Amino acid sequence: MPNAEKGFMPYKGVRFSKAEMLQRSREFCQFMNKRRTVRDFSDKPVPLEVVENIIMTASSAPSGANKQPWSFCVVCDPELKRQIREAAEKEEYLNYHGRMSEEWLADLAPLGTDWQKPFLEKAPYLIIVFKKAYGLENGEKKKNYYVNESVGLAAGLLLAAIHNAGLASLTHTPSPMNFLQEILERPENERPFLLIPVGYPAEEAQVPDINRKGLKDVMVLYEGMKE
Ligand code: IYR
Repeated sequence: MPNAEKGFMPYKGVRFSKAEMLQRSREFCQFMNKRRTVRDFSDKPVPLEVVENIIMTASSAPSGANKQPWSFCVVCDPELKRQIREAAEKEEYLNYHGRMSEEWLADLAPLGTDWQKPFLEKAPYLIIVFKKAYGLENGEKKKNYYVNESVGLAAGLLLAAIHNAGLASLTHTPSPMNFLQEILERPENERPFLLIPVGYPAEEAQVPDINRKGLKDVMVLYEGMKE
């Protein structure tokens, strides 16, 4: 191949006709709009292989210099879940009883959240996403780039993959959450980023009746001159 450069290979992407593209984009939008943050989980087991596939989807996210500066801790151990719940509720109790502003509490009121976090024990899996502030190779520090952006992108794909599998998730951010680093005995370069319970929603699960912004409120088009 005359244009082949060292270390490169042909890109075999996916291609669709314009009609298929329209239909797929519309259907994917409708499908993703069915995703909701769920706080009521069933304890019905979920095969570990499903979670493995979900994590490999998340790990396909782009990242600064392809460093993939993340690890996904999957907790099914009831004793670890209990410890995580206990530590999270301790912090959240303080948050809801003085650490959060009145404005913050008022913003959360429609979501019906409080300091109690039973889902941390009920959901079959807790996925704790850690960001790697820097890499560690044989004790040597290596630079990572755009760590928050990279791990945020991976977390987005994680939520999409969870929804695609027909499961429910909750993006939970107990604050502060350094207790996760201790309980899960993570190395010094890892910082907790998100705690995501995953499982089937409870039969009687309810979600707040809230809306998403429309296109006009989120998209700004710069079309340029039309011929
Ligand atoms: N971390 C707390 C409070 C909380 C904060 C935001 I911003 C939310 O969108 C939801 C909850 C909690 O988990 O209850």
